[in-house]
Amino acid sequence: QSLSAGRPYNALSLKDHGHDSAVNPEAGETVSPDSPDVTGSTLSEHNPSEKTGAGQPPLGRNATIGPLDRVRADASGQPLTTNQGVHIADNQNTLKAGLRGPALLEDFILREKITHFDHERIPERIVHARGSGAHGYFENYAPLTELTRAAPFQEAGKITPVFVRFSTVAGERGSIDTARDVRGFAVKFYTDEGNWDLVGNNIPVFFIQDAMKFPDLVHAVKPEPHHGMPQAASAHDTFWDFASLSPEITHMLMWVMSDRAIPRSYRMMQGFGVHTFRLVNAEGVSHFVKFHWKPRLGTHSLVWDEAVKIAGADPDFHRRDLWEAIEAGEYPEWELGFQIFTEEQADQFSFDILDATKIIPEEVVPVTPIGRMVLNRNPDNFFAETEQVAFCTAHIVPGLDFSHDPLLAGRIHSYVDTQISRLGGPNFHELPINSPIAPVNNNQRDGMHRQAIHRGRVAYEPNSLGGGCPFQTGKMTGFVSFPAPVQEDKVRGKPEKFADHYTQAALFYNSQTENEKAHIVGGFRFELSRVTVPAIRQRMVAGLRNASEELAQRVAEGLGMELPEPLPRALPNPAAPEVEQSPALSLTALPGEGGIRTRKIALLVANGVAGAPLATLQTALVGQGAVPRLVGVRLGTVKTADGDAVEADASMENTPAVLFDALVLPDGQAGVHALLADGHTLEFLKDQYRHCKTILALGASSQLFDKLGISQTLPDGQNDPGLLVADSLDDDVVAAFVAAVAQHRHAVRDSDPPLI
Ligand code: HDD
Repeated sequence: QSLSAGRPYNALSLKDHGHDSAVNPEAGETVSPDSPDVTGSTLSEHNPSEKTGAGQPPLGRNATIGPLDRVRADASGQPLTTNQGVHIADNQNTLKAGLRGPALLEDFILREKITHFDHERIPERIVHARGSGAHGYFENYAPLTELTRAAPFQEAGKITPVFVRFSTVAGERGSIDTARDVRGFAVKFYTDEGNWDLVGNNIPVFFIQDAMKFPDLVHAVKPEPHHGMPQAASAHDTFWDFASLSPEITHMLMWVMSDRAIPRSYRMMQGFGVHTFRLVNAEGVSHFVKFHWKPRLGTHSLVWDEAVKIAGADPDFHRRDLWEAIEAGEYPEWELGFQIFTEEQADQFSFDILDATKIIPEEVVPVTPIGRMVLNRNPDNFFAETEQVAFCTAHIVPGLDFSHDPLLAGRIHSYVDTQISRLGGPNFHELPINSPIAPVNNNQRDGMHRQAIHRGRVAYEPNSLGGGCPFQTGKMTGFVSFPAPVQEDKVRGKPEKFADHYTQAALFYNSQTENEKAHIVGGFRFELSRVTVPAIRQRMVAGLRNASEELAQRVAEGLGMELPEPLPRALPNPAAPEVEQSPALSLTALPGEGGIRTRKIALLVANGVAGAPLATLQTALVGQGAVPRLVGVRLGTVKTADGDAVEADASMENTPAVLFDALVLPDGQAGVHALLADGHTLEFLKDQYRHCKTILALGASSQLFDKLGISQTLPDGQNDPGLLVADSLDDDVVAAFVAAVAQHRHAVRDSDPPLI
């Protein structure tokens, strides 16, 4: 066996149905056998250029592909033209009066090109500016007709195409992926009965309770207006000033200071609709619902030191991860779950279900699995799809409805409104990525960038000249608001339960493992240590005392300050909570399916390493769906101890340790010496060790451990399960390594401050 250079995803694990292998329906090709085709229908049965709106997207494939073909442009084999379709003879030189003479105004080719370029940018999203998207589908498990008439949930196996955009909140469009931040998790369902946008986050609660405070929150967290710093970070005075004066933020702070705010991958985080919504069935009967997305791969996070270093090593870390997984056919998948409850149950809860700073513990209302979402196609064009996609909480379909959550109410307004300036007018729904599969017919007309060419003389209703069309449908198919009774005085205020800001913050903290608690302490310590005004720090720690004395004490110690008096509570005697602990709130509650698919593993190489064990391991890892890469001192050829020549896939300089999930140190005395001569090696090993990743040392390479002073026995006497040493490679060693990598990281090694 000889070593082979890897690919981003190794050929052995590449199912050939990624983006590049998209079938060409016009050539009569059929769907790849690996695609999730539940009916056996083929693309050739469907006219890809027809925007059918027939309400029956072909099952088992992304039905947005066909409609979007209408606008896909491909210049392969085509001549260069102006926007008017005129062929361009010379794309190198401006038209001039003589070779050394002045440029001529009549050069419409130059002017068109430069003018278009000058206007290429659109405003970025005011929040969630940086994001990554993908196409896919939602598959429903069983008919839910008793609960809702919403189209995606009417039949078992029903497929609804989706487009999903994940994002960070505070950073600008070109900022880093691994900032400590909430992640947006926005899903556009192209249902048969219109588009439904579930615009959620990876955290089930929010910073504030009322939309009135949203501009204040965002102004506080964004770069400070006088000098435009810091970028993509909440660790600065204005955010913590606002936070320390807004006790309702306490629960959310627990989540954003936890590892939830630095996910390992978009593919490994949960999603939540956050607010309470309504499901409404055909008889008009309603239940409350909270939406949950649970990732098949489990919930896994980075650690802070790693997130900071990844920001430099690969600012596109999450974007690249999502893209590469989909290209390789490792389609990310989430299960949609509903927490379903009645108005009567809601009245009994110790918290208010209209308060977006509260969860309903899963131990109180379990999450019922409803269906699964698979993302199986990368966009063709980042701007046209990921940038121009417009999500909106107002986009709901018959069978769903809002609750009276005052945060949601403001959102219903904000999202449509913001697109009008971001996307240049009220016709953004006609942009291909936003346009529904369901037919659109109404009397709205004109406006900037109108695409549709409406026929006929009638643009009003009622009419007789147009035969009364388009006609309103009434209750049978039309959207009907749930007739929730309302009879109260107009008032600006909040219900009493909203004022309990601490019970659920305590619930979250108390439900974490010791390791997770330590990371929350570390999160607060780091962020507050960046605050320059001591009074803000004092006020913040004073507020934390109301959630957890232990947490406040540890944060105060970390900041080298005395414990301040607790802040006065708005509600001194809150109702007793239903549960004191909720295991579902720990990241460890969702370990995922196990295994090491898509995990990136560095095999260090240098001249003189023992090649055969690395080759065996490489094959075994690829067989498990992992992505082993040979990382050298330099790129180029490495000669093994046996004289074989292998190519390094990456160097320790261009792909540092933080970009890998695990590390293999090679055998071979000469190779180990060569590695030791490069300072990158110890840094590589130190980061892998510090970030609690699995490290396998083969033969002579255990010297590297000695050099760094690391040992299989931890200071408290425990054995480190993530540090494997083997004289030679055999099946048992491979199995032990794979099992250890599948653990993601080894918390027993974690220590604050770090051991090394
Ligand atoms: Fe928001 C974008 C999620 C509260 C106003 N929000 C935006 C996106 C997500 C969320 C995922 C990005 C969508 C995309 O990828 O294009 N927002 C949330 C959640 C919230 C929330 C889960 C609380 C539960 N948002 C919220 C409030 C307001 C807004 C209270 C205003 C009153 N959000 C916006 C916005 C954005 C947005 C200004 C910016 C760009 C956009 O809408 O399209 O309208």
